[in-house]
Amino acid sequence: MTFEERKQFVEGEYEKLITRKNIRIEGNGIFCRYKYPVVTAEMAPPFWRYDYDKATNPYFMERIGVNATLNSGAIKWNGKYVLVVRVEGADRKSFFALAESPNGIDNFRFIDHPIVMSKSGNPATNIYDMRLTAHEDGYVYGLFCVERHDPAHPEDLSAATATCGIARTKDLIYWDRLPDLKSKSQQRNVVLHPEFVDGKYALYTRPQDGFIDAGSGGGIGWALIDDITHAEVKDEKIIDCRHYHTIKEVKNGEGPHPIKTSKGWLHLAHGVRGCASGLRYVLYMYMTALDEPWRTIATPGGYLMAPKGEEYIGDVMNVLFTNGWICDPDGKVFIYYASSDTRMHVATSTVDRLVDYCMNTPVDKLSTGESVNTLNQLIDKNLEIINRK
Ligand code: M1P
Repeated sequence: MTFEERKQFVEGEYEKLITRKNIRIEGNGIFCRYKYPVVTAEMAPPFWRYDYDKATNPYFMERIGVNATLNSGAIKWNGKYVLVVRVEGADRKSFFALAESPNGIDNFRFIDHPIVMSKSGNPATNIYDMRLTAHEDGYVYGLFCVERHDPAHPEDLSAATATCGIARTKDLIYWDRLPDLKSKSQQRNVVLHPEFVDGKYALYTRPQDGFIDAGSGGGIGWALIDDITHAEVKDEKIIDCRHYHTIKEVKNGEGPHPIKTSKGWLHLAHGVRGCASGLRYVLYMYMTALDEPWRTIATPGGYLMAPKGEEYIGDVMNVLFTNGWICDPDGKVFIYYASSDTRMHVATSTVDRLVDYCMNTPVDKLSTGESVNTLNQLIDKNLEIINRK
């Protein structure tokens, strides 16, 4: 193919892909998946990946590869469904870029330039997994993981540290970087609650002993912050604990900020357990009290979503991860999740259904005997209904 033919081919394939209509798949009554991922590496604009100058790229070859589009923050903005996508280049560096859709389920298109995130003190090697919060103070905050090589282990090229980066914006384009969160432990999966609590900013935290291991960090934490421009975790309490032989035995982490409902705060999170094929990441939910967002009031047992079909396969297998959802005024909820650290998907539900799921799914009573008792209660009730004349 000539330069012109290749350019036409690449642009044609790209347009076909990003304008493809998505197809809803009826599911378990709690949520619906969709047939196609909503954002993939192939949906990065060709003008990010190719040099369009015939003199310097006569074969119209790709110059900058995109490896994956994953763990995206989400927000409804000027009537559009906007994802702040973690784009990972072929060089393994992640950055943030905005992709917008008119309907939330297909036709996501990246805006021309990725976000230029300024530095805060010590420069980062990598940044990723932004949680967006339109806070009642009037700013939109982005909290994300900042990864640096661990200076305590200069000889170990895999030793890293995780810190929470904080930036805020009024337009999603220009971001003011604030100092990183100070905390005694490493932190990833930190999320800003959308309202003040006792006049303070409130964070969902995830204390961890090392870059990978949560270690003594007991689960999802809660901390009040005096000054968001010099944020520091002084006091942290665990509000959603890890447990032996559950979906969150090894780790868990808050997803996007919780949705406020008349029945309480609706939370979406990820839980991790170990198995022979490595770590398995699933999504789960819980609810907390409206007046005390740190107090759990509903803890449905098990997972809401686990990797299914092609979701199981990717760069890091057996992973579902979420850090973005959008709740429309009519109560429709768009859950944005990544599969296997590779691509973005959407699932839809409603606030009413998700609250019903949280309130009426049996809790995990932590033993096989209790699980069988719970199952038998439902079977007996159903058989009575089925056999009723
Ligand atoms: O590879 C799976 C996920 O691992 C990390 O999540 P957590 O801190 O809970 O273990 C993150 O690196 C996340 O980006 C990644 O998707």
